[in-house]
Amino acid sequence: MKLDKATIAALAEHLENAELQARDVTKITDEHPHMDWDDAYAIQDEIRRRKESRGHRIVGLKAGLTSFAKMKQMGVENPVFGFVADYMDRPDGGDIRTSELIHPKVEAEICVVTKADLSGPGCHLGKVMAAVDFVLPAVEIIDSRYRDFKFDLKSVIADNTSASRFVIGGRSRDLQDLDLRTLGVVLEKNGEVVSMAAGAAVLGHPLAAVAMLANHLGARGQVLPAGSFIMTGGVTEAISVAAGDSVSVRFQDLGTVSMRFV
Ligand code: OOG
Ligand code: MG
Repeated sequence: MKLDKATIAALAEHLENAELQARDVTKITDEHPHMDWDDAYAIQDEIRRRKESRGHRIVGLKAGLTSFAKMKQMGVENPVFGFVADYMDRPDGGDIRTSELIHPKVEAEICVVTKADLSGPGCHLGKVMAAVDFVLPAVEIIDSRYRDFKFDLKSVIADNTSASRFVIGGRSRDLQDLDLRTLGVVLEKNGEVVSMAAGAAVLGHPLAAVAMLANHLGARGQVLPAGSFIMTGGVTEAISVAAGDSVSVRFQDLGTVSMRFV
């Protein structure tokens, strides 16, 4: 750790205020170029603690920058991990208010709920497969608090990996009935196909992102508990949206997830 406790608390407040007030800020590594990975996750943890202390629940964990398309889009080379909270949840087919957001983008994500604890180091695809309860589709609405989505990995980790809203689709499936590598995803905006991919776009297999998450938590002395909802990361690049747009994502075998931006 390179930053002291007071600086971590101040940066968490700064980034969380930017989220809650929907205003952008410059990336924090501009002023703290020496901050390290532990500092970045400590700031994210402090944002989490702030939300929990106000009565919010953490309802899921997310991996981000897990697909080649996303890494290329954002100019980074490693996945990142964050959380989603109860107030970020929006219903399938519902409206998403853009006045609460800075510059939202949508991502199509294959998600799972687990039925057994996963721990690292040494977590791998086979252990994840044994621990998956069911698979379900979701759309994540990311909204980096950084101006023009310009950030580096440490800044985006501190900013809870741009987490903002999420919409879970209503159809779950057993893992045994799916091949997550070849599962096709088609993202439509205003009725036009704007992006598509298959599950293998995420680290070769979306569940590899869950193994990485378990190993990441294991390195910090934490387990990934049974019953966790986990988002494995956008399969395609993220697509910008504005008020007036409607988005539908068609997931092979998992149904469609839709929302309208108002
Ligand atoms: C970081 C979050 C990325 C994903 O699914 O790749 C992410 C960002 O691109 O702002 O959630
Ligand atoms: Mg995402």
